[in-house]
Amino acid sequence: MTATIIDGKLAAKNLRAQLTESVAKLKADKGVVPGLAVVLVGEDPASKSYVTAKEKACAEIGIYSDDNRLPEDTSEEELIGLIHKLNQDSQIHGILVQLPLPRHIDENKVIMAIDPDKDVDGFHPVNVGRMNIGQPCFLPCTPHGIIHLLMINNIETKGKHAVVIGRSNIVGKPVAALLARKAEGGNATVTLCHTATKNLADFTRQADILVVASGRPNTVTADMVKPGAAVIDVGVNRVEDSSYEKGYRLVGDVDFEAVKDVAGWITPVPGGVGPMTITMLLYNTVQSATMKAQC
Ligand code: L34
Repeated sequence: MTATIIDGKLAAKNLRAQLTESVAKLKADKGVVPGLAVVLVGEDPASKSYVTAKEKACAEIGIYSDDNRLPEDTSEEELIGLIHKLNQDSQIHGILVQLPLPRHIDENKVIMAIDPDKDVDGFHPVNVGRMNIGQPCFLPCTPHGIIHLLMINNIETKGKHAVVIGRSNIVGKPVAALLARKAEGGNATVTLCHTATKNLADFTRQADILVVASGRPNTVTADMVKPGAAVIDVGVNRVEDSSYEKGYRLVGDVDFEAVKDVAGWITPVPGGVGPMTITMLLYNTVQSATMKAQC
């Protein structure tokens, strides 16, 4: 069996086309241009490339992006000061603080400073709480992108066993919550595995849907996958490779070449979940501006 390769780039392109129309309509009907403040502290090369991609994606669909690149030695107070200013700015409907932050800054304090109504990452405890009790909120971008990919590929989640590897606040915990919730793209029976899980393969082999967000290449090998399963690879790992122009190649957390012969569906890296993460940020920003325009 050879898996259907889930094309995240194409899914992202289609959703962005819809968002472009929503943005144009918002401008024509209400005179509102959605605005996203992008905040990056420091020089992490991967973060820089994600943030640049996010700003480019905003420009492509007509969202105004306000670029805030701060030096590595920015203090927590300065960063929180900037967030307070952005909270007050009526042109800004979404605030994205790219993670991870430098070690001297307390990530939790920074997230807590963001106005929950502008928290387009869905990381503020108010939004995390709303999501977990089924209230309307901004859904976190990577988990939301994963559910969208499952839905547009008609991959049934209801009554299925979904196994998630990784318990991060950004991916593992929220994607487990979305897969379990009583809603379309949910209703799965969910097992959350992590670094303390014993006999990981015993769980993964039961998975109809396997979401891998361990942050480690080859976490999932072919022998760990049930034939026909949907395998969603969230990893983005840079592996040194001098045969590539950039000096590295990207691999996910799954042994793609071997697993694609066992799985029913699989997301590639690059071109799978990554482009959807960016698209859902745009989606949330448009949603935020739309809600503001209705007030
Ligand atoms: N606040 N911090 C905040 N929000 C987020 O949603 C993120 N995340 C994660 C890291 N920190 C964050 C992202 O934006 C991961 N992430 C992210 C975004 C985009 C891509 C990967 C991770 C992406 O576009 N990946 C491309 C390849 C990019 C490349 O060539 O380096 C892909 O096709 O997978």
